[in-house]
Amino acid sequence: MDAARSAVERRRRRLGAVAGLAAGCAGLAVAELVTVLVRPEAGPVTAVGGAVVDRTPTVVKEWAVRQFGTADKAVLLAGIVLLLAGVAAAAGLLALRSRAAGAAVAFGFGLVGAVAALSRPESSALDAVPSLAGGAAAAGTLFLLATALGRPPPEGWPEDARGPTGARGAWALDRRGFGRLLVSVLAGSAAAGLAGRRLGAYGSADATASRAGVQLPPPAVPARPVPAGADLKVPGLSPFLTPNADFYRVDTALVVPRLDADGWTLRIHGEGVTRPLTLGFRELLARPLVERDITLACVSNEVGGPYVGNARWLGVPLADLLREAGVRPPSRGGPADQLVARSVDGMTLGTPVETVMDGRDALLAVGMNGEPLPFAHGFPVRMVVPGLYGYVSACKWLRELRLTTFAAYDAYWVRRGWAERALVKTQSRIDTPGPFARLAAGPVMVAGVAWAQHRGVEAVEVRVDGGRWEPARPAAADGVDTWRQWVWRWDAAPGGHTLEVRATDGTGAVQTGTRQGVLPDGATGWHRVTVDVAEPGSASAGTR
Ligand SMILES: Nc1nc2c(c(=O)[nH]1)N[C@H]1C(S)=C(S)[C@@H](COP(=O)(O)O)O[C@H]1N2
Ligand SMILES: [Mo]
Repeated sequence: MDAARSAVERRRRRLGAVAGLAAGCAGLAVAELVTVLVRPEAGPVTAVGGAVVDRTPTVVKEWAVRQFGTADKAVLLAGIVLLLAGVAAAAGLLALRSRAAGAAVAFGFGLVGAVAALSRPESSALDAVPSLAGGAAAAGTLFLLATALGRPPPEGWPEDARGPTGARGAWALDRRGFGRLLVSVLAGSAAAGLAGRRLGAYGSADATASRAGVQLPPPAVPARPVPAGADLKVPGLSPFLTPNADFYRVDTALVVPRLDADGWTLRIHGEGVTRPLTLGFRELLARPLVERDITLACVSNEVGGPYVGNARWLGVPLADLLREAGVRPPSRGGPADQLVARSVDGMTLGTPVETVMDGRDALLAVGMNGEPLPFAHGFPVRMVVPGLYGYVSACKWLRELRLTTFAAYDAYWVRRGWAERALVKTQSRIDTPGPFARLAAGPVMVAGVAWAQHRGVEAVEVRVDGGRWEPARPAAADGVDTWRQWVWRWDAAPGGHTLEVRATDGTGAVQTGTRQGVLPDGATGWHRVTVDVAEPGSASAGTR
């Protein structure tokens, strides 16, 4: 093949890949726009991402959470988009040989999205529409762009020959036509994509207005005031109440459900329910509300990890509601031992009925730290049960409560290898000094939090370099359902040191030092922080 011919062919290939990418953009943009008419989970990228999340083995998921933390979702979505880009470029190259084949691959990708969307919990046939529309748009766009690119130059074509369009060496390539088409495709995609984003920001303006319009009634039973001295205010220590903006978020939702409180209902039904209930948001707010400080923890929290927070929740006592529905706990002859909460996005969480009805403050929460629940934390209504990990109790975007048995039904995470029942384990964390902090020799405030929800924290101890356990000073006790701050004044000597912490719960049980991973029912072990204490007068000495 002569030089000019291969140069033209190379350019054609490049433009083919560009055509594929542009067709991919068009497909995604159209899908995004159509998704607005269906529901956010039906968007092809979200649907594929969700389907991947559902099927990812638990060990891989744990690895991803460890690796990327709460950015794991962004990493997954970026991966899907990159893969999509690769396939789109390949489809563009294929379209140079056969427009029909390239278009078929583009449409095939839409089909993959449609299948993923249909496989999601709570899906309906409608969920396939955005992906199919996107696939069709991509296929059509690629066909048109490939048409403009024409056929490959025939073998033996003279170097300076003119193609059918008259351009020298361009053969059948309609460069102007291609360029014009490309610009309009990209502009159209950007417009459609932006419009979709604006209109579709999950539930859109309605939900935002709905949340802004919620007037939380004052609690019939306010929370006990936080005792003076529960918040030690040591620099670097987690505050006693975690602000909503800093509260950890753990869920499988690739798009945060934004619900309109007016359309929200909760259905309570199932085994042993003699009076099934359906409640609206207003009916819920009309009931006497209680306010409680409760620390929520995630089972995926590694020793020393960030997935724990303490908030002031406002909500309806769940046990009262269940009693009104005729529910009796198993200890009083009730047939159901599991309460399965289901969210609008199809998540299921199973909680022991006995626990919910044993007198603790299990809530259907509507407020968090003085405002309606943030969307990311379950607006309009979520569950909170002190003493249980979130995955067996804290359903966000709640929609249904069904009474059944553990024998008859496995909830989402139980099907993926996590324990059926999971009480929060006693844990403690060193917040300050941070890992590998460089400290100045002399007095150092070592401080952190400890939690053992519904048993309470009685004592906290710290030790240095595996030495004797020294009692730390616990902050004033708030209650058994909240974490407790602690502080220990350390006279730091120069050199490298390891600090460790352990707590004793309200039953007198000392936190175990046996290291266990988060699977299947929560990590154990002592949090350890290594620091470096500089010689006095050394230039590198800092305070933290
Ligand atoms: N609908 C729904 N609710 C959910 C989850 C979820 O994935 N979907 N995750 C649960 C888990 S594992 C935890 S730890 C808590 C976290 O609540 P937060 O994000 O408000 O901190 O929510 C629980 N409720
Ligand atoms: Mo969790």
